[in-house]
Amino acid sequence: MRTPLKVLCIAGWMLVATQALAEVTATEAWVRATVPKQSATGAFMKLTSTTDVALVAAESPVAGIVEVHQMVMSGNVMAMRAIDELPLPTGKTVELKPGGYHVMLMDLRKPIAAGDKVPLTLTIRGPGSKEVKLQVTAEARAPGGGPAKKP
Ligand SMILES: [Cu+2]
Repeated sequence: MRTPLKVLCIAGWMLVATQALAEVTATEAWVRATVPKQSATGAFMKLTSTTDVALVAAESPVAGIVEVHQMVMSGNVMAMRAIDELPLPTGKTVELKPGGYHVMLMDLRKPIAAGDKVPLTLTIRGPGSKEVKLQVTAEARAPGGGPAKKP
């Protein structure tokens, strides 16, 4: 009689864990529109998770190569480099923004114009190395336009 109850408890716990893992929210996602001959651009957003997870990868149909990048000071020059993971601590909003973390879209398949809706798929790794995909739609904004004004 005890075994079925135990199995039920484990199944219930797994369900809770899976739901918690899925609760990563992306807000204010945007992509910088490109100028002619530009083959790479950045995507920015705010990410908040209800549990400790990490952003480990991203992909998009508009780009051949997508990486998670960090801006670092190299001497007195800002440079960017790919990182293996961007930690998203519980309840803390991590902002991907120009001059900081960003999703780098390289080898663009077509120019990105202001107003375009760019689909992104983020890979989030949670406890036990379990990975979930998060779909995000980022709206393209004019280069140098900065964040859109609130309506
Ligand atoms: Cu970059």
